[in-house]
Amino acid sequence: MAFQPVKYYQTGTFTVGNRLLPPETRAVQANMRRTNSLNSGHRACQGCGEALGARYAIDAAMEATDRQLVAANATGCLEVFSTPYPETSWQIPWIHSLFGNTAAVATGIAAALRAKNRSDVRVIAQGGDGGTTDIGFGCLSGMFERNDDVLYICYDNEAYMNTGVQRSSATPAAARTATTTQGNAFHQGKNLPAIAMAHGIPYVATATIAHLRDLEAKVRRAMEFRGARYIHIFVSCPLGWGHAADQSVRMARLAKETGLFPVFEAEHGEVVSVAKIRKPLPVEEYLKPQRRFAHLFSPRINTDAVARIQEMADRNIRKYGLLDA
Ligand SMILES: Cc1ncc(C[n+]2csc(CCOP(=O)(O)OP(=O)(O)O)c2C)c(N)n1
Ligand code: SF4
Repeated sequence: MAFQPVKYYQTGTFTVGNRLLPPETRAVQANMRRTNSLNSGHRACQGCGEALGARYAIDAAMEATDRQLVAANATGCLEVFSTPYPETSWQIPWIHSLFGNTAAVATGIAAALRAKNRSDVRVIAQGGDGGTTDIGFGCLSGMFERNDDVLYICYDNEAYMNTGVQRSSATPAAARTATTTQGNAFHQGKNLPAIAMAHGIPYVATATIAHLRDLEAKVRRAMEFRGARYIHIFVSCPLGWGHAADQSVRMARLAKETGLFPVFEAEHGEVVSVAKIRKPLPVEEYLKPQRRFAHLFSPRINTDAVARIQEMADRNIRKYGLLDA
C-alpha cells in the first residue's frame, strides 16, 4: 500500500497506528521484514520481560546493521530458555559464553573481525544483571576501558533468576529474594549505567520494556558509534518479582513513572537526554503489586522502608531532572 501522510492524528501520542506513520519512523517490529531474531518456541515464562526486551533489542540491531550481527550471550535465563540443546530460537550467529566472560568473548570476536577487515559485521554481548554487575563485571570494565567495538546489553531483572531468584548487586533495597528473607539492606548499590559512564565510553543508555520504541531508537543510536557501548534494559520478571504475567509492561512503566528507574542517554560520560516522567506516582504503586515487596505492607506497613524507597526515587528525579520545571 502506498504511503499517505497523516493529517489528523497526533503522532506524539499512543493513538496512532504504525501503518499511519512515515516508514522511517515506524517501529522495527512493525516491519514485515523484521528478522524475528529471537523466534517463537523458546521456553521463557509467560510475560517474561527479558524475552520481550531481547527480541526488540536484537531485531533493532539487526536492522541497524543490515543483518551483519554476531551476539555473545552469558549464561542466564535468556540463554537457557532460548537454547535447550539441540534446539535454538536464535536466527542470528549466536555464541554461548561462560557466565562471567561474555564481554571478553565479544571482544575476541570483534578482534577477529578486525583482523579479517570485516568492519561491516558488528558485535553484541548480552547477559542478565548477575552476569553483568557481579561475575562478568571485571571483563566488562576491561571492555569499556579498552573501548572495544562491542555493544553490551544488560537485561536487568534485579536478581539471579535462572537459578531461583538469588540476590545480585542490582537487587533493589528491601526486595525479598531466595537469599534475602526480609529484603536487602539499604545500601548504595552498584549502578552499572553510572559506572559505564565513568569509563567515558562513547554511548550509554537505559531503557525499559514499557517504552519499546525508545529502546529500538537507543539500539539504533548505539550502532552509529564505534567503540564500547552499553545499554541497560529494565526487564520485569513475573516469576521472581511475584506479579501477574500480564503486568510486566505495567511494572516497567511504574518503575520509570515513580523515578525508581531513570531512563536516559549519555555520550562520552555526559547525560545528553532524559525521558521525562509523564505523571509522577508514589512508589507504593510500584511496590504493592509485587510479592517481593509484600513484607513492606503486611502485617502492617513499614513506613520507614517505604519512605526510604521514595527518597531514592526523589533523588533520581532531582539528579536526572526527570520532571518538567
Ligand atoms: C561460574 C558460574 N557460576 C554459577 C553458575 C550458575 N548460574 C547459571 S545462570 C545463573 C544466574 C543468572 O543470573 P543473571 O545473570 O541475573 O541472569 P537471569 O537468569 O536473571 O536472566 C547462575 C548463578 C554458572 N553457570 N557459572
Ligand atoms: S524466571 Fe523471569 S527472567 Fe527467567 S524466564 Fe521466567 S520471567 Fe523470564
